[in-house]
Amino acid sequence: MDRKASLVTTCTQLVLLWFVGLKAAEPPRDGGGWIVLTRIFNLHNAAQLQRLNRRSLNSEFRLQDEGLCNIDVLDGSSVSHQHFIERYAFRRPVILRHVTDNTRFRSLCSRSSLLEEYGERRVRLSTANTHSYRKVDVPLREYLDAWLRPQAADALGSETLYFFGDNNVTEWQRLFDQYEFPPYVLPNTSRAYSFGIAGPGSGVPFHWHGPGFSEVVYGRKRWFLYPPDQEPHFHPNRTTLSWVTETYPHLPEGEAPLECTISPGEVLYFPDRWWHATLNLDTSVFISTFLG
Ligand SMILES: O=C(O)CCC(=O)C(=O)O
Repeated sequence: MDRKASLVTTCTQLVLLWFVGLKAAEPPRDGGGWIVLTRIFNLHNAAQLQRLNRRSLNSEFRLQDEGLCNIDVLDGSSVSHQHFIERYAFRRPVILRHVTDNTRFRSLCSRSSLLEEYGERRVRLSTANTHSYRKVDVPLREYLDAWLRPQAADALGSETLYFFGDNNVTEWQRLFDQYEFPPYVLPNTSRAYSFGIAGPGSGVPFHWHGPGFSEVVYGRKRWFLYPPDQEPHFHPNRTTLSWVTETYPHLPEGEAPLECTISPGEVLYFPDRWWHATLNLDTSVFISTFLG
């Protein structure tokens, strides 16, 4: 009888573990037609990364979130405007949860909605190197069908075209009007939006500019940040993916970045002139609010 009971307990535990494993692999909420499968690859596993070179990979691909988060993550309800200004606005990054409700905006950013509204409109792609120079204009439909795919691990920044920003404001205004922006302002600044869609493993290598917020609408985006006086070691024409796999593991302890992964429902704030690089873990739809 005891053996039977213990067998039942073990089986129950196995079923629970399997279920927890499945839950952990699920994309957050509804994938909007962007995240269709959950094949997870570990960022630091060389054998798995080799597969990134295969042209056959598609948007089903996902990178595992390594999980480290050393940036303050706060619920928006506990951060008054004064608290934000005093503690973060000019000092350090912060991730704020539940400060915006972009349910409606998110539904307008599903793959099918965007294709219906903007499929034939041209979007401007920029090379994903630190000093982006090359620009290519393609219809959104062509970008989604032909260009949106996982980043090859060995691609150079200059060979990688990224859809982020350069949005034709007249054409995209109707969508941007539906975006609920983060409710914190800096004195004497106004807002400008940059909207993007990019494949897993893609991202923008280290650079800096004025302050702003970044929100992921679908997918997950990992952020790496350094203060203005701590310029990171990076090659301006290597991708964030290659920095993460080749440089990051050998960083001396004192040179570790601030880092975290943001998911839908979270907004990351980066202060003025902070170095930052991004890595999309999934096919991601995202929007930045620049304060200038
Ligand atoms: O979201 C991204 O991948 C790029 C964001 C970025 O670098 C920025 O907002 O300046």
